[in-house]
Amino acid sequence: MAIKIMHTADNHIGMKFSNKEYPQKVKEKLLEERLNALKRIVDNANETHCHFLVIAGDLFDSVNVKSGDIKATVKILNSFAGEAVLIVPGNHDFFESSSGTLWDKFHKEADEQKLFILSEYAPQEFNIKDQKLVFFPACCKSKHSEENMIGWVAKETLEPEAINIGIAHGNVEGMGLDEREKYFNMKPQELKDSKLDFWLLGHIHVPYPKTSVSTNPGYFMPATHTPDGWDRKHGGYCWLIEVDEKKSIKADLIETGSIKFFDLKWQLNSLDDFEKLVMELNSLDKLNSMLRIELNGRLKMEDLAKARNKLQQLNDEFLFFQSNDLLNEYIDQAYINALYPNDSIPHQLLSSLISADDDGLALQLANELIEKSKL
Ligand SMILES: [Mn+2]
Repeated sequence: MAIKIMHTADNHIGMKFSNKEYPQKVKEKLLEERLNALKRIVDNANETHCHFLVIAGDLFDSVNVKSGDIKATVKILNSFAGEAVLIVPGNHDFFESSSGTLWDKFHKEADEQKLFILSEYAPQEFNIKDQKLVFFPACCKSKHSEENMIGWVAKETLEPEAINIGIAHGNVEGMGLDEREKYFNMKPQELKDSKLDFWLLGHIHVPYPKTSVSTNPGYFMPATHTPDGWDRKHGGYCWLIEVDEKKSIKADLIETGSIKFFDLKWQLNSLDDFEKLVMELNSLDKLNSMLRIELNGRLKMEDLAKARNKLQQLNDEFLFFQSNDLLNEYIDQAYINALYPNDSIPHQLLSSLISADDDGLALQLANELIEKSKL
């Protein structure tokens, strides 16, 4: 029979965004979204009758997350209706065995029949009807390590009739930046040499492969389940992997986040341009959008005022809105006439620049200097 596995990682529950400039209520919403997105994954896994939910590291943002976050996470995971939730601690939520630590607190809340913290370097067997599955976990026990934890797997004797799956957390050479090799760096060849059917990995916050597949890529990375900043343009993912008795694979990359980050840059040279921008912004799910925008260009004085008014209004409609307004006034003869007496030096200077200055930059600068000299 075909086995279904939901694969997630890098959920970073409890991430505080403390080094970010967002207002407190935005930080709280982002914090809550990480739990909500995890709930979406479990709900989806239940709806699609997944046998396993695999969490390949960094379920939590740190080993010091609040008890409330641990309880809320366990509550969500306990509601998985399949055979087992298999959790491998990552480098952010590395495993420590002493009492009072993260995984000890987690274990006390967890449904023992359902949630398994795989901290041992030993195969874990399951049987779903007549199909045997063996998982090979490679738990992290520190924040950093030059050495990965998958070495033991290659020494194991595999049962060819079983589906053999590795679970690990760390950098894969060629995928992410790990110049100092301190994130459990794994070489693709090492993963291959283990002879497992495939690996479920975590750590790199973008998906691998990049789209759904119907062939075996050898290993999967699910990305974060909801984006965590401006450098994550994706919507957050998990993998739904189906393996049949012939070990054929069908894997769907499923979007799981509801909040998105946008980093935009617009050049505005007319009110038309601005209206196009407003149309684009109105097409976004504003209450769930974190937006940063840089505006360049020149607008007529009255258009600039209209644009800035509208930007102020949009500012209140978005979850987060930060505009870097580098707009300038468009200076034409009417503008000069309105501002300076005919035949005054500013009037003469700016009027002559209109015809001589193609891009209007000298005109802009001259006007700014005149404005400043008035003070
Ligand atoms: Mn990590």
